Amino acid sequence: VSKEAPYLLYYWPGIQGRGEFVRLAFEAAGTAYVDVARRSASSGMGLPAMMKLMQGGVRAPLAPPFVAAHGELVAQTAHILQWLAPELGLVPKDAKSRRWAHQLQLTVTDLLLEVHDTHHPLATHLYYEDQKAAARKRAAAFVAQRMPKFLGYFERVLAANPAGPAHAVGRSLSYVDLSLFQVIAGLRYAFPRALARLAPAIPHLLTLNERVGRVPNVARYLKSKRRIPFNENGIFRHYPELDH
Ligand SMILES: N[C@@H](CCC(=O)N[C@@H](CS)C(=O)NCC(=O)O)C(=O)O
Repeated sequence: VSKEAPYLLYYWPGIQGRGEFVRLAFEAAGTAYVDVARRSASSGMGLPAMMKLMQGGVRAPLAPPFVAAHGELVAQTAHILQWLAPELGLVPKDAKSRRWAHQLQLTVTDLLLEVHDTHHPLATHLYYEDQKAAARKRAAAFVAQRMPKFLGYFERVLAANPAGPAHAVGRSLSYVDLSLFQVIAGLRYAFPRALARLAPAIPHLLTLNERVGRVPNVARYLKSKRRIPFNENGIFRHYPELDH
């Protein structure tokens, strides 16, 4: 695909967003990848290269993130992770564990859409400022009902892992652990009050978040410039008026 790295990641350059779940997998595995849209357009990369792939052609993706590798272009975050995790060493080998990991990642996908909808309850193409009243209602329901439901579920998943609560799937670090790390990091940024209130009910998730953050490759990444700070253009946005 590229002389520089076997994997080309395409994602919006200014946000962590859904691309972060793929970045974390590459970073944790210590694998070289090119974050194409963050490179310069003058080098043939940048946003124009990403937009071009979305505009058409054989098997074009609808939306980022997508990854080019092994002569294929693949979109959908959970699908990308399921595709690449075996070669990145981020999922157990047996088929049942892999299906379980994918099931959990699809549940993360569902959660991310609901997080997005707290600030964009009416329409994705409208500004937050144009849907603030609806966002307040949506976020109140998210914080009161949906966030405890999803996090309570993932907490039970960790508690029920036969290999112990340090991992979601099996006995070593998987892409699901990385994603749960990112979910907690993001919710802590966006909804610090709500997360603090829930904290006593999710000890395994909070421990996982700390431990994944200390995995050497992940810790190095988090300190690097490659980790884009959370901001109010991403999925996890901190609007104090939504953090009930
Ligand atoms: N289900 C997809 C969602 C992809 C998606 O919504 N991407 C966002 C950025 S995080 C986007 O650019 N959407 C453009 C659009 O929906 O028009 C996934 O999990 O990857």
